[in-house]
Amino acid sequence: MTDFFKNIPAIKYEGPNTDNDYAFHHYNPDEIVMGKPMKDHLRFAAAYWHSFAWPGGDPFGGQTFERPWFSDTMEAAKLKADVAFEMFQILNVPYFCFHDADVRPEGNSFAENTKNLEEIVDYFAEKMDETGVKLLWGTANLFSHRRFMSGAATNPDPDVFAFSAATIKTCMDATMKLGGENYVLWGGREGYETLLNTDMGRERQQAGRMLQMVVDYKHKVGFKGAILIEPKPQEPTKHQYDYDVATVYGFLKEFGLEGEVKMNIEQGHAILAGHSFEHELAVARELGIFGSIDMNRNDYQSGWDTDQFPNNVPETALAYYEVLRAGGFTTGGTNFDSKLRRQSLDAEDLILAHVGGMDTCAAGLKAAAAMLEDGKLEAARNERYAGWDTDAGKGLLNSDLDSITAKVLADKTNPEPRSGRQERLENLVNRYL
Ligand code: XUL
Ligand code: CO
Repeated sequence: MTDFFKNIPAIKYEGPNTDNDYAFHHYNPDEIVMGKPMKDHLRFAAAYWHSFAWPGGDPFGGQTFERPWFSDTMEAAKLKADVAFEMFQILNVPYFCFHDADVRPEGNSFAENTKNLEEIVDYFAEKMDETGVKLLWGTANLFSHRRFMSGAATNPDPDVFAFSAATIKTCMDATMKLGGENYVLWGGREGYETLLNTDMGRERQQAGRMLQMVVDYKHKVGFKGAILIEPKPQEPTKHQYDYDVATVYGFLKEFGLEGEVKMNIEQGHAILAGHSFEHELAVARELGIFGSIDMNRNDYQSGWDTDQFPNNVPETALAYYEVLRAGGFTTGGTNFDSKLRRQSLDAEDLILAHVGGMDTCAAGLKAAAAMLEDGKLEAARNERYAGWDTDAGKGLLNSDLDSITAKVLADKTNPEPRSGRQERLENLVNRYL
């Protein structure tokens, strides 16, 4: 045991009336919701990078956090892993997620990076064995190091494409070795700042080809998990190629990958794209590409990806409503891609942030399940579209403009507008919260 979380107890469910900050008020892992335990619906994962690698910087100042593992040595990387697995156990999260650069020291070459990653992967394997914590997904950090400043797959320099491809391979190998259930690609710096120096056509082809190579490699090595893309608009480059779910779907179609790749959808990225989280989830569900979620909350005024821990139950309720309507998670889960505020210096802040996030998700899930089980919302929606279930409605979509016009004339069709009943439905939703 390290002494980082000293005096912080393991968090247990005590129910909504407890006064204990170190207890779950809503997350009761074994409670049955719609036929299965809450823990199997939510499939919580903690993100290694924000919780253990992020130093607390913002555009006006650097590090605020002081952590005993903040140095680029293997010894420090192992201490970081010790503390991380202690946190996973305190919180009783079943999963974690990692980026290569956040778990291993940076080497002086690709070979050294790989050796360092392999060493830490072996260390993770032991810790996972000891604790039973599993890997939800792994990914490659192809954006922090300066070599990636002009992108990874979309870089004008083919050597950077090659370095990136090789790094992705090692991260897929690491994910597979650790039994990871998904492999994630966040677009990172795949985008452009100015058209003046950018060949957009080439860059899109490069990105498409890289993704095809990832899918080919998955099949070659027999990785059973899902490949997930995480859309994000306008950050860090001004124009990102993976703006939102609909944009990525068009990209997947162009490269013949729509049956191979699913979405990892982040709340904060949805907000930056001018959407709501539930909109993005619903689009993915309708297109058959829903995979997993990165759970956080974005500040609505900042214009930046603020990655705050979720604490808004009405929002998480609408999000899990869409997750449940999609049939729930299969390989995916709820990864807290959330970071502390930079003034939240203490070890207890890290624990309490997750406790609040997990409770917020659990309360949202319960409200979503109640909405779905009651069926009033779905009944209202079905009623609104009921005309399309009649023979005349069904026939319309198989008809043509001439026949439809003849029928409109013959029937003297003159539609009477009907209320969309938005406020009534909003009132209904509030009754479940
Ligand atoms: C970037 C972001 C990443 C991804 C994983 O904004 O959200 O943390 O979730 O690479
Ligand atoms: Co983000």
